[in-house]
Amino acid sequence: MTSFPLTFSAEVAQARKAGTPVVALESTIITHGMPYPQNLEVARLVEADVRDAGATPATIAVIDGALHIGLDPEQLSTLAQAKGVAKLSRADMAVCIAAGRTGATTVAATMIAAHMAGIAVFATGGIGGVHKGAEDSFDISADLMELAQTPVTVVAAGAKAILDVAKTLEVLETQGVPVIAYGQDSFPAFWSAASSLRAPLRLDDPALIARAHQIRAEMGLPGGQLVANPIPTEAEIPAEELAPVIAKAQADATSHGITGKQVTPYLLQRIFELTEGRSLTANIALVRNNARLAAKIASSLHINDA
Ligand code: PSU
Ligand code: MN
Repeated sequence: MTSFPLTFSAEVAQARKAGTPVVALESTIITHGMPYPQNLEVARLVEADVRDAGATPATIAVIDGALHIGLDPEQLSTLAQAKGVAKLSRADMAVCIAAGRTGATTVAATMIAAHMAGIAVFATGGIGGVHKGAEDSFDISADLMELAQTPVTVVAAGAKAILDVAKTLEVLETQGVPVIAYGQDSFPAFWSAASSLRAPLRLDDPALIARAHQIRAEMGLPGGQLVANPIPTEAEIPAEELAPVIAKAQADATSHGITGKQVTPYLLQRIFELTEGRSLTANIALVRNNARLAAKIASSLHINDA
Protein backbone atom coordinates (compact mmCIF):
# COMPACT_ATOMS: atom_id res chain seq x y z
CA MET A 1 0.00 0.00 0.00
CA THR A 2 1.14 3.52 -0.73
CA SER A 3 -0.18 6.83 0.63
CA PHE A 4 -0.36 8.13 -2.95
CA PRO A 5 -2.61 6.83 -5.75
CA LEU A 6 -1.10 3.80 -7.52
CA THR A 7 -3.40 2.58 -10.28
CA PHE A 8 -3.20 -0.60 -12.33
CA SER A 9 -4.90 -0.89 -15.70
CA ALA A 10 -7.54 -3.62 -15.92
CA GLU A 11 -5.31 -5.94 -17.97
CA VAL A 12 -2.28 -5.46 -15.71
CA ALA A 13 -4.40 -6.06 -12.59
CA GLN A 14 -5.68 -9.23 -14.23
CA ALA A 15 -2.14 -10.40 -15.15
CA ARG A 16 -0.93 -9.75 -11.60
CA LYS A 17 -3.79 -11.77 -10.20
CA ALA A 18 -3.21 -14.62 -12.65
CA GLY A 19 0.58 -14.41 -12.22
CA THR A 20 1.23 -14.11 -15.97
CA PRO A 21 4.19 -12.19 -17.50
CA VAL A 22 4.11 -8.39 -17.74
CA VAL A 23 6.41 -6.06 -19.72
CA ALA A 24 6.83 -2.43 -18.63
CA LEU A 25 6.91 0.32 -21.29
CA GLU A 26 8.02 3.93 -20.81
CA SER A 27 6.04 7.04 -21.72
CA THR A 28 8.71 9.70 -22.37
CA ILE A 29 9.25 8.08 -25.76
CA ILE A 30 5.56 8.93 -26.42
CA THR A 31 5.50 12.52 -25.12
CA HIS A 32 9.06 13.67 -25.82
CA GLY A 33 10.49 11.14 -28.28
CA MET A 34 8.09 11.15 -31.24
CA PRO A 35 5.53 13.57 -32.72
CA TYR A 36 1.75 13.05 -32.64
CA PRO A 37 0.05 11.07 -34.21
CA GLN A 38 2.90 8.62 -34.90
CA ASN A 39 3.70 8.45 -31.17
CA LEU A 40 0.21 7.11 -30.43
CA GLU A 41 0.33 4.64 -33.30
CA VAL A 42 3.69 3.34 -32.10
CA ALA A 43 2.54 3.11 -28.47
CA ARG A 44 -0.44 1.01 -29.59
CA LEU A 45 1.63 -1.20 -31.89
CA VAL A 46 4.21 -1.86 -29.19
CA GLU A 47 1.52 -2.82 -26.70
CA ALA A 48 0.00 -5.17 -29.31
CA ASP A 49 3.42 -6.74 -29.96
CA VAL A 50 3.80 -7.52 -26.26
CA ARG A 51 0.32 -9.10 -26.20
CA ASP A 52 0.99 -11.12 -29.37
CA ALA A 53 4.13 -12.49 -27.74
CA GLY A 54 2.13 -13.71 -24.77
CA ALA A 55 2.73 -11.01 -22.14
CA THR A 56 0.77 -8.01 -20.84
CA PRO A 57 2.00 -4.47 -21.59
CA ALA A 58 2.20 -1.93 -18.75
CA THR A 59 2.82 1.56 -20.10
CA ILE A 60 3.82 3.70 -17.12
CA ALA A 61 3.03 7.39 -16.52
CA VAL A 62 1.94 9.84 -13.82
CA ILE A 63 -1.49 11.30 -14.61
CA ASP A 64 -2.93 14.02 -12.39
CA GLY A 65 -0.83 12.87 -9.46
CA ALA A 66 -1.55 9.13 -9.77
CA LEU A 67 1.14 6.64 -10.74
CA HIS A 68 -0.33 4.45 -13.46
CA ILE A 69 0.99 0.96 -14.18
CA GLY A 70 -0.71 0.32 -17.51
CA LEU A 71 -2.85 2.88 -19.31
CA ASP A 72 -6.26 2.27 -20.83
CA PRO A 73 -6.69 3.22 -24.54
CA GLU A 74 -8.23 6.58 -23.67
CA GLN A 75 -5.45 7.54 -21.26
CA LEU A 76 -2.83 6.56 -23.84
CA SER A 77 -4.50 8.70 -26.48
CA THR A 78 -4.83 11.70 -24.13
CA LEU A 79 -1.20 11.46 -23.02
CA ALA A 80 0.04 11.23 -26.63
CA GLN A 81 -1.67 14.57 -27.42
CA ALA A 82 -1.08 16.37 -24.12
CA LYS A 83 0.99 19.55 -24.09
CA GLY A 84 3.49 20.51 -21.39
CA VAL A 85 3.81 17.04 -19.90
CA ALA A 86 6.77 16.85 -17.48
CA LYS A 87 9.67 14.53 -18.23
CA LEU A 88 10.20 12.45 -15.12
CA SER A 89 13.40 10.83 -14.02
CA ARG A 90 14.35 9.54 -10.53
CA ALA A 91 14.57 13.11 -9.21
CA ASP A 92 11.15 14.28 -10.37
CA MET A 93 8.59 11.54 -9.82
CA ALA A 94 7.64 12.17 -6.18
CA VAL A 95 7.27 15.94 -6.70
CA CYS A 96 5.03 15.35 -9.74
CA ILE A 97 2.82 12.97 -7.76
CA ALA A 98 2.72 15.24 -4.68
CA ALA A 99 1.72 18.25 -6.80
CA GLY A 100 -1.00 16.31 -8.65
CA ARG A 101 0.61 16.91 -12.03
CA THR A 102 1.07 14.79 -15.16
CA GLY A 103 4.43 13.45 -16.28
CA ALA A 104 5.92 10.87 -18.60
CA THR A 105 8.48 8.42 -17.26
CA THR A 106 12.00 8.08 -18.68
CA VAL A 107 13.91 4.80 -18.53
CA ALA A 108 15.07 5.60 -14.97
CA ALA A 109 11.59 6.47 -13.70
CA THR A 110 9.96 3.55 -15.50
CA MET A 111 12.44 1.15 -13.89
CA ILE A 112 11.56 2.52 -10.43
CA ALA A 113 7.81 2.20 -11.05
CA ALA A 114 8.14 -1.24 -12.64
CA HIS A 115 10.15 -2.53 -9.70
CA MET A 116 7.55 -1.15 -7.26
CA ALA A 117 4.90 -3.06 -9.20
CA GLY A 118 6.90 -6.30 -9.29
CA ILE A 119 7.62 -6.07 -13.04
CA ALA A 120 11.09 -7.37 -13.94
CA VAL A 121 11.35 -6.66 -17.67
CA PHE A 122 11.02 -3.40 -19.58
CA ALA A 123 11.24 -2.59 -23.30
CA THR A 124 12.19 0.75 -24.81
CA GLY A 125 13.95 2.20 -27.87
CA GLY A 126 17.18 3.74 -26.64
CA ILE A 127 18.47 4.53 -23.16
CA GLY A 128 19.93 7.83 -22.09
CA GLY A 129 23.72 7.86 -21.71
CA VAL A 130 26.82 10.01 -21.68
CA HIS A 131 26.37 12.93 -24.06
CA LYS A 132 29.09 14.03 -26.44
CA GLY A 133 31.10 16.76 -24.73
CA ALA A 134 30.16 15.42 -21.28
CA GLU A 135 33.69 16.26 -20.12
CA ASP A 136 32.53 19.90 -20.22
CA SER A 137 28.75 19.67 -19.76
CA PHE A 138 28.70 16.79 -17.22
CA ASP A 139 25.55 15.61 -19.07
CA ILE A 140 25.22 11.95 -18.10
CA SER A 141 21.74 10.43 -18.04
CA ALA A 142 20.36 9.25 -14.71
CA ASP A 143 19.32 6.11 -16.65
CA LEU A 144 22.85 4.73 -16.21
CA MET A 145 22.86 5.06 -12.42
CA GLU A 146 19.36 3.60 -12.32
CA LEU A 147 20.52 0.51 -14.16
CA ALA A 148 23.13 0.15 -11.42
CA GLN A 149 20.62 0.17 -8.58
CA THR A 150 17.17 -1.05 -9.67
CA PRO A 151 16.73 -4.73 -10.57
CA VAL A 152 14.90 -4.47 -13.89
CA THR A 153 16.11 -5.96 -17.18
CA VAL A 154 15.88 -3.24 -19.84
CA VAL A 155 15.74 -4.15 -23.53
CA ALA A 156 16.97 -1.33 -25.82
CA ALA A 157 18.53 -1.13 -29.29
CA GLY A 158 21.86 0.02 -27.90
CA ALA A 159 22.58 3.73 -27.67
CA LYS A 160 21.97 6.51 -30.16
CA ALA A 161 24.86 8.22 -31.88
CA ILE A 162 23.66 11.47 -30.26
CA LEU A 163 25.57 10.01 -27.29
CA ASP A 164 29.22 9.23 -26.77
CA VAL A 165 28.68 5.49 -26.96
CA ALA A 166 32.19 4.51 -25.85
CA LYS A 167 31.92 6.68 -22.71
CA THR A 168 28.41 5.32 -22.08
CA LEU A 169 29.80 1.77 -22.08
CA GLU A 170 32.63 2.85 -19.74
CA VAL A 171 30.17 4.29 -17.20
CA LEU A 172 28.02 1.16 -17.37
CA GLU A 173 31.12 -0.95 -16.72
CA THR A 174 32.16 1.22 -13.76
CA GLN A 175 28.63 0.94 -12.36
CA GLY A 176 28.64 -2.85 -12.68
CA VAL A 177 25.80 -3.03 -15.18
CA PRO A 178 25.78 -6.14 -17.40
CA VAL A 179 25.53 -5.00 -21.02
CA ILE A 180 24.38 -8.02 -23.01
CA ALA A 181 24.21 -7.92 -26.79
CA TYR A 182 21.51 -10.24 -28.08
CA GLY A 183 22.63 -12.63 -30.82
CA GLN A 184 25.79 -10.79 -31.93
CA ASP A 185 29.20 -9.64 -30.65
CA SER A 186 28.93 -6.00 -31.66
CA PHE A 187 27.21 -3.41 -29.48
CA PRO A 188 24.25 -2.26 -31.59
CA ALA A 189 24.08 1.42 -32.55
CA PHE A 190 20.33 2.10 -32.45
CA TRP A 191 19.66 2.88 -36.15
CA SER A 192 22.36 0.38 -37.22
CA ALA A 193 22.55 -3.22 -36.07
CA ALA A 194 26.31 -3.14 -35.57
CA SER A 195 28.88 -0.62 -34.34
CA SER A 196 32.65 -0.64 -34.17
CA LEU A 197 32.38 -1.36 -30.43
CA ARG A 198 32.20 -4.86 -29.06
CA ALA A 199 29.54 -5.50 -26.44
CA PRO A 200 30.97 -6.64 -23.10
CA LEU A 201 28.63 -9.67 -22.95
CA ARG A 202 26.57 -11.72 -25.38
CA LEU A 203 23.64 -14.11 -25.00
CA ASP A 204 21.61 -15.67 -27.81
CA ASP A 205 18.75 -17.14 -25.82
CA PRO A 206 16.05 -15.08 -24.01
CA ALA A 207 15.76 -17.84 -21.39
CA LEU A 208 19.41 -17.32 -20.42
CA ILE A 209 18.89 -13.57 -20.09
CA ALA A 210 16.00 -14.35 -17.73
CA ARG A 211 18.20 -16.83 -15.86
CA ALA A 212 20.98 -14.25 -15.39
CA HIS A 213 18.40 -11.78 -14.05
CA GLN A 214 17.26 -14.36 -11.52
CA ILE A 215 20.82 -15.29 -10.50
CA ARG A 216 21.67 -11.64 -9.84
CA ALA A 217 18.67 -11.44 -7.52
CA GLU A 218 19.74 -14.60 -5.67
CA MET A 219 23.25 -13.18 -5.28
CA GLY A 220 21.81 -10.03 -3.74
CA LEU A 221 23.23 -7.82 -6.48
CA PRO A 222 21.37 -4.54 -6.85
CA GLY A 223 20.72 -3.16 -10.30
CA GLY A 224 19.41 -4.45 -13.58
CA GLN A 225 20.72 -5.66 -16.91
CA LEU A 226 20.90 -3.80 -20.20
CA VAL A 227 19.98 -6.03 -23.14
CA ALA A 228 21.18 -4.49 -26.40
CA ASN A 229 18.96 -5.86 -29.15
CA PRO A 230 20.04 -4.98 -32.72
CA ILE A 231 17.55 -3.32 -35.07
CA PRO A 232 16.25 -5.76 -37.75
CA THR A 233 18.68 -5.31 -40.67
CA GLU A 234 15.91 -4.48 -43.19
CA ALA A 235 15.05 -1.39 -41.12
CA GLU A 236 18.63 -0.10 -40.62
CA ILE A 237 19.84 3.36 -41.62
CA PRO A 238 23.56 3.45 -42.47
CA ALA A 239 25.63 5.30 -39.85
CA GLU A 240 27.34 7.42 -42.58
CA GLU A 241 23.96 8.78 -43.58
CA LEU A 242 23.03 9.85 -40.07
CA ALA A 243 26.39 11.23 -38.94
CA PRO A 244 25.96 14.64 -40.63
CA VAL A 245 22.34 14.86 -39.44
CA ILE A 246 23.38 14.21 -35.85
CA ALA A 247 26.21 16.74 -36.12
CA LYS A 248 23.75 19.36 -37.42
CA ALA A 249 21.24 18.60 -34.65
CA GLN A 250 24.01 18.92 -32.08
CA ALA A 251 25.23 22.21 -33.51
CA ASP A 252 21.65 23.54 -33.43
CA ALA A 253 21.26 22.47 -29.80
CA THR A 254 24.44 24.34 -28.86
CA SER A 255 23.52 27.48 -30.78
CA HIS A 256 20.07 27.52 -29.17
CA GLY A 257 21.56 27.10 -25.69
CA ILE A 258 19.70 23.83 -25.02
CA THR A 259 20.76 22.21 -21.72
CA GLY A 260 19.66 19.70 -19.07
CA LYS A 261 16.47 17.73 -19.61
CA GLN A 262 15.75 19.47 -22.91
CA VAL A 263 18.84 18.10 -24.66
CA THR A 264 17.62 14.59 -25.56
CA PRO A 265 14.08 15.61 -26.67
CA TYR A 266 15.51 18.50 -28.72
CA LEU A 267 17.98 16.24 -30.53
CA LEU A 268 15.34 13.57 -31.22
CA GLN A 269 12.94 16.17 -32.66
CA ARG A 270 15.67 17.80 -34.81
CA ILE A 271 16.79 14.44 -36.20
CA PHE A 272 13.18 13.60 -37.06
CA GLU A 273 12.83 16.92 -38.93
CA LEU A 274 16.19 16.66 -40.68
CA THR A 275 15.55 13.10 -41.92
CA GLU A 276 11.98 13.99 -42.91
CA GLY A 277 10.64 11.22 -40.73
CA ARG A 278 13.02 8.48 -41.87
CA SER A 279 14.58 8.20 -38.43
CA LEU A 280 11.13 7.49 -37.06
CA THR A 281 10.45 4.53 -39.38
CA ALA A 282 13.60 2.84 -38.12
CA ASN A 283 12.76 3.82 -34.55
CA ILE A 284 9.37 2.11 -34.82
CA ALA A 285 10.89 -1.12 -36.15
CA LEU A 286 13.43 -1.33 -33.36
CA VAL A 287 11.04 -0.55 -30.50
CA ARG A 288 8.67 -3.24 -31.73
CA ASN A 289 11.54 -5.69 -32.00
CA ASN A 290 12.54 -4.86 -28.41
CA ALA A 291 8.97 -5.36 -27.18
CA ARG A 292 8.91 -8.87 -28.66
CA LEU A 293 12.24 -9.83 -27.08
CA ALA A 294 11.21 -8.37 -23.71
CA ALA A 295 8.02 -10.45 -23.80
CA LYS A 296 10.08 -13.62 -24.40
CA ILE A 297 12.41 -12.77 -21.49
CA ALA A 298 9.45 -12.01 -19.22
CA SER A 299 7.82 -15.32 -20.18
CA SER A 300 11.02 -17.28 -19.41
CA LEU A 301 11.44 -15.51 -16.09
CA HIS A 302 7.96 -16.51 -15.27
CA ILE A 303 8.69 -20.16 -16.04
CA ASN A 304 11.93 -20.02 -13.99
CA ASP A 305 9.97 -18.51 -11.10
CA ALA A 306 7.30 -21.19 -11.08
N1 PSU B 1 16.75 7.93 -26.32
C1 PSU B 1 16.00 7.65 -27.39
N2 PSU B 1 14.65 7.88 -27.33
C2 PSU B 1 14.06 8.38 -26.19
C3 PSU B 1 14.88 8.65 -25.06
C4 PSU B 1 16.22 8.41 -25.17
O1 PSU B 1 16.51 7.20 -28.39
O2 PSU B 1 12.84 8.59 -26.18
C5 PSU B 1 14.25 9.13 -23.77
C6 PSU B 1 14.08 7.98 -22.77
O3 PSU B 1 12.91 8.19 -22.00
C7 PSU B 1 15.30 8.12 -21.88
C8 PSU B 1 15.42 9.63 -21.82
O4 PSU B 1 15.16 7.54 -20.59
O5 PSU B 1 15.11 10.07 -23.13
C9 PSU B 1 16.79 10.07 -21.39
O6 PSU B 1 16.79 11.45 -21.20
P1 PSU B 1 18.10 12.16 -20.57
O7 PSU B 1 19.14 12.03 -21.62
O8 PSU B 1 17.66 13.57 -20.31
O9 PSU B 1 18.42 11.41 -19.30
MN1 MN C 1 20.89 14.79 -19.49
